Amino acid sequence: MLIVSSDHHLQHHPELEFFEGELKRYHDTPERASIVLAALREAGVGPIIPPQDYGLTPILALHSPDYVDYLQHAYQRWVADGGIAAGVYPDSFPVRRMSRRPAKLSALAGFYAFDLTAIIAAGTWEAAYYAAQCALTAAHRVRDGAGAAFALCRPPGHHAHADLCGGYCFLNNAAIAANWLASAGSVSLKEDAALASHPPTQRIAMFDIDFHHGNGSQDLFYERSDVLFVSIHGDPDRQYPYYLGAATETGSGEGVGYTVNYPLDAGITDDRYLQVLRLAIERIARHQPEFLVVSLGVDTFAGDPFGDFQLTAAAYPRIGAEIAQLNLPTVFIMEGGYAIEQLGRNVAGVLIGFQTK
Ligand code: OKP
Ligand code: ZN
Repeated sequence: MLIVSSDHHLQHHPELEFFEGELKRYHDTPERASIVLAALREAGVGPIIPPQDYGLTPILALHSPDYVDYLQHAYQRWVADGGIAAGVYPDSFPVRRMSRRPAKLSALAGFYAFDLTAIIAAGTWEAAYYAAQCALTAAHRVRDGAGAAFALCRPPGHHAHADLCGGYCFLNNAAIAANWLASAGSVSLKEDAALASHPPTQRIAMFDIDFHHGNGSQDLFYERSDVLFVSIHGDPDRQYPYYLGAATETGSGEGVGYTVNYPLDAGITDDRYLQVLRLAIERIARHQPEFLVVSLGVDTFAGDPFGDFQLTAAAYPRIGAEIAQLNLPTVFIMEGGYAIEQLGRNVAGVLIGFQTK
C-alpha cells in the first residue's frame, strides 16, 4: 500500500500541555509518527513517497480564510507581542454570553480554539500544512487508481472545525481529502491543472475509528448529503470531546441521515467492537460511496493512556480486513494513538489486514 509521509511534522514539537491540573509532556510527540513510519518500513509496507504540494486552495475549501491566516502567522505575532517562545497558549475562550471576536493576538488564541491542547509553536503551521498535503496526495493517488493509500499525518486533524483547533488538531486532514474527492474538478491544484477537468464525484464516506469522536469532521459535513460521516467512539457522556458525538446527532438540512454516531461504553473488547464495526460498514455500503476516507486512530487499544476500550493487537488486522470488504478505493489518514510501544504494530496491523482481506 502506498504510504505518504513527510518530515515536516518534526518541526511541530510543543513541549508542554496543561493536563489534569498540571503541565505535562505534550502527548502528540514527533516520535509518534517516526514510530509508525519505522513499523511500516519494517513490515515492508510501501512504497513510501513524499507529499505533492497542492497549495492552500483545497485547505481554504473547508477552513475559513481568517482562521488559516491566524494559524499561519500566530506564532510570529505572538512572539512579537512579547509572548513566550514555547508557543501560543490560549487562556480565555468565547463561550456563552461573551463571544465577540477580539483584536489582540493572545485573545484570538482562545477565539480559534476549543481546548488547551492545540498549541501553536514555531513549526506548527509548516507541519499542519504538510500533513494536509500528505492527505491530499494520498487522495489524489487513490482517485487515480492506487486502490488504497495511507497518509501518515501529524498533527492529526479530525477534531479541527472550519475555524477551530483543538485535540492536537489544526487542519482537518481527513475532511480536506474527503472534500477534495467530493469536489475534484472544481478545486484547482497548484501542481496539476489537468485535474481541474475531472468530473466531480457524487458520494464519499468518512469512517472515523479513532477512539475519540471526530467532532470537526462531523461539523464540516453536517449539512451535506454527499459526504457520509460515520464514527465509532467512546461515549461523549464520559469521554473527550464531550460536546459532540451523541447517537442523536444525525445531520441537519440536506444532511439529515448522513451523520451516524456509534458511542460505546468503556471496556469494549475485540468481538463486540467488530460487531459494531460491521454495522457501521453496512451503513457505509448503503451510501454507495465512490471513495472511502478512514480516520485511523489506534487509541482504541487496551493500553492507550487516553482511551478506555480494551482492544488487543489482534483486533487491528481484523478491522482492516472488515474495511476491505467494502471493496472501495480507500484513503487512510493517521489520527490518534498514544500507547507508544504498540502504536506501530497496531497501525501496520490495520493496513496489512486491509491488504490481505
Ligand atoms: C486527540 B485524538 C482527557 C483530555 C483529553 C485531548 C485528547 C485529544 C485526542 N482528560 N485531551 O483524537 O487522538
Ligand atoms: Zn483520539
